[in-house]
Amino acid sequence: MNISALQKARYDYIPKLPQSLARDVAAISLAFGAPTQAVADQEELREIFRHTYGKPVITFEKGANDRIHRPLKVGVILSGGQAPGGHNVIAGLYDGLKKGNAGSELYGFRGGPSGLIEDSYRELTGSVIDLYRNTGGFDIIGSGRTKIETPDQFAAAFETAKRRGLNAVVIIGGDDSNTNAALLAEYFLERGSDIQVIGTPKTIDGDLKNTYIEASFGFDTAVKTYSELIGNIQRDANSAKKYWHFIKLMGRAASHIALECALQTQPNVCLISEEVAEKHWSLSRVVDLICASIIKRADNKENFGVVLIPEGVVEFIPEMKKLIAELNDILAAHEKDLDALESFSDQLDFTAPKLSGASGSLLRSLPQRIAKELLMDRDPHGNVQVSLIETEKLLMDMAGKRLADLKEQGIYKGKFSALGHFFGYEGRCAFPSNFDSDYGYALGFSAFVLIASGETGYLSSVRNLTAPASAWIAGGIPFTMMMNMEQRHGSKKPVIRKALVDLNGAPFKTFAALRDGWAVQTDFLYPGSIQYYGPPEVCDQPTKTLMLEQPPAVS
Ligand code: FBP
Repeated sequence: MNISALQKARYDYIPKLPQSLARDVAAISLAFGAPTQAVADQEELREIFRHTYGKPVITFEKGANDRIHRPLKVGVILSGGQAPGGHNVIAGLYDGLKKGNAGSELYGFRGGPSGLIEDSYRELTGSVIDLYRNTGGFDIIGSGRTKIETPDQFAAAFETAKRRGLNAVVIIGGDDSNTNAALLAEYFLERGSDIQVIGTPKTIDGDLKNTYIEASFGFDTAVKTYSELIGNIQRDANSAKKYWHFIKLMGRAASHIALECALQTQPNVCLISEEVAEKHWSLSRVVDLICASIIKRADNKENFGVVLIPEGVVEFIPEMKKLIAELNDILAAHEKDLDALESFSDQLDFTAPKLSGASGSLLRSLPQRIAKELLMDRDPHGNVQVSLIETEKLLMDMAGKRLADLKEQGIYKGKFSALGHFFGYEGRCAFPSNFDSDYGYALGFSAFVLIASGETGYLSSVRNLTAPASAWIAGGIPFTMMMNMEQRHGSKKPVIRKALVDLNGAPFKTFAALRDGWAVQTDFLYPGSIQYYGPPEVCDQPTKTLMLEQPPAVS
């Protein structure tokens, strides 16, 4: 096989493990905390998760574990969007299984949860695993967004697990996929089965976190990749001094990616969707804010700059949010009618009268390509596919029009030439940073310890992430502890609560204290590319978000 020099070198990288996992596996025992509560809606959740509700937090410590050497058969699924470090979760799981018992087997279900439903799998042997160690991507088995949600799908998943003689299923996914994992764990127990389900926190979006889950794997590498690109663009902008770059960044509803990239690169403007929602900023107010920086910089003869836009911001602008919510209902109720209409103008004529007056006018006033994008199919979880909505172009167009008006009034004297970019897929399959290589591997290894010790209904967890890896704290967090009830597809459903940017948190406050200066001056930072080899302060630094949220203990 033809491989790059870096790929070859990364095969040999040995992920750093927390001390609690680096010892002989027979000496890794489980310490149990007190029973836990869900973040809200405790009574409803207790009813739904009769067998798995309220389990204690688990921490691994030194002590005898007499179950660890059992031979096990485990199935693993990669679910949802790709995130760097996924292959290492599988490698950590595999290595743990083999340390436990050389006869243990690992099966990878292909293409996401549908692989379990359809019994499509490959055996993951040592020679397969070795080709994917410390590499990006989910191509070892592929991923997918199918949800295990109907009774038939649950029954089919159960049949596959029994047919393959599995002791456990590991789901590597985000909040939605781990909600599914929680339901599957409960489903198996409800049917008297001892097949276990363990999740691991994956997503570049960084929105699967809480007191016990400090970060999802993949965020570190993705934000560093985007920050490198943003820094490069900033340097280009500062060299040519002729373009405003509008850069949309992935992250779905949450703005963690945009916020971290802003902290790493210091752009002129960075929108934070959560702030837009909190302050009820209209589309016009958002455009004003961008234009304010453009005008001030033009006064300093700096007709260039960078604007960062979280991809989900359209869903947070109140009038757009209302429009999208109304469209979601119409699309759900009239999916077939809409599919039968070929032209966009027919679809618009069909949809607009079903909207409220304000939403109908807004839809018709939007540039055609944006209106078209808003009418596109939702993902299997009912989410608008925000990565496909060209918000950067919408804001560029609107800013251009506003500046032209202001020029006529003599308020703006600059020259506005803008370019749009979207960074998303570029970062999801990058070679995982050392942090994500280590973290992913530790999560996989922890999943093995939880399984071998007979646990189910847990998310594998590794904490204390701003300390050196040897001091990380590994264990498991009960799924139900992270859950609440939310309105989904017209009814209340149990879900793992998504973590949006906390406007009272240190990362946002740090950004807010600095941004007025960045809006006017050219204070760009150029982080450069991820380094895999070299001094730890260059290669092993966690994100600024993590450092601000979990400041390292001063020794
Ligand atoms: P997950 O939530 O599944 O981790 O996906 C993250 C993400 O990259 C989002 O940032 C983005 O909106 C979405 O996936 C894009 O989805 P797709 O890969 O289906 O185009």
